[in-house]
Amino acid sequence: MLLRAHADMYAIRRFEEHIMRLFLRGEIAGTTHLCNGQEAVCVGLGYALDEDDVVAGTYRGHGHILARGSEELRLAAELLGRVDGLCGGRAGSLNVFDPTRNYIGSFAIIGGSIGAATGAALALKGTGRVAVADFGDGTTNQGYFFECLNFAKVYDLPLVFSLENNGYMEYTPIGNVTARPDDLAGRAEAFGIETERVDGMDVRAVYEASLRAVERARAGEGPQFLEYRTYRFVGHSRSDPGDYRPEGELERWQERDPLTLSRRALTDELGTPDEDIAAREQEVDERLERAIDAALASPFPTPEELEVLS
Ligand SMILES: Cc1ncc(C[n+]2csc(CCOP(=O)(O)OP(=O)(O)O)c2C)c(N)n1
Ligand SMILES: [Mg+2]
Repeated sequence: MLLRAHADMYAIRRFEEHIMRLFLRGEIAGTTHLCNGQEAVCVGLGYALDEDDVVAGTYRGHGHILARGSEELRLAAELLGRVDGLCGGRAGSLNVFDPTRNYIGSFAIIGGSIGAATGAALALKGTGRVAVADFGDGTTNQGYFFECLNFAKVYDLPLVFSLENNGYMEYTPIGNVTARPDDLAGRAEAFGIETERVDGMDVRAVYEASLRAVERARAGEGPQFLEYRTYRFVGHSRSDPGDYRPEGELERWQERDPLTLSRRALTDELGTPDEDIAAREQEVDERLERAIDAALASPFPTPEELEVLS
């Protein structure tokens, strides 16, 4: 499982590096937000879910979409505005979704993912399926957050709140604008919701905690809350160099890069040969080259195609 998880995290990292390169070349319109550094959350949480479960994410959602099993080619084509994109080239990075994989949105309005997942959980109650609301630390100051915690608890919804606490909301450290910033999960506890605080850089820890929460929600035990402590290694979006961070902070987190941790666990704990890991990574590199080339070869939608889709 760990080798597959490593390869899947590696694929998200490399996919987004391709996207950034294409963005800098002017191939991608608008903006784009990378989850570089946060891949363990996407993959560990993704493994804990069934295909039938529903996920609502944010603009920083590429990794979660790929973890749902959406095709790399079709996600890349969407970001490039091409007709083979998941939404026919109309949504772009900020609004892409994939209903065939029960990924119901990459909400650009923060808190939107929480509202959508809460609605989905209401519809799924009693079916054995679970909804996930993915969001960031800055979003815990948004009204939706508190309303949905309350609503989900009152109606005992099969909902997993997935807080990716990367310490920043855009360029602002969360502590500058937040009461009790070191205890964001405590906000959910105030509503009587079961919470776990999770090392968001360790894919196995993410998987195990996510599975516990998903199973409880699936068993009818009501909403669950996971706070993953994580970090983004790049800026908030496109051209942000992230130079508002204190000196040394990035480097300290990079020592716990999810890919470094999984590679180390594979070799030191499980005895996986380096060549096996390199071979899996090479497979991913080649697959992504093909996917990106195919996405670039996809045409832009014609005005008629845009009309048909509207
Ligand atoms: C309702 C709303 N207010 C403000 C914004 C502008 N905005 C975009 S991203 C962002 C920061 C969100 O931070 P966080 O929830 O920690 O997510 P992260 O970007 O770290 O993943 C803000 C305030 C927005 N998109 N929606
Ligand atoms: Mg944040």
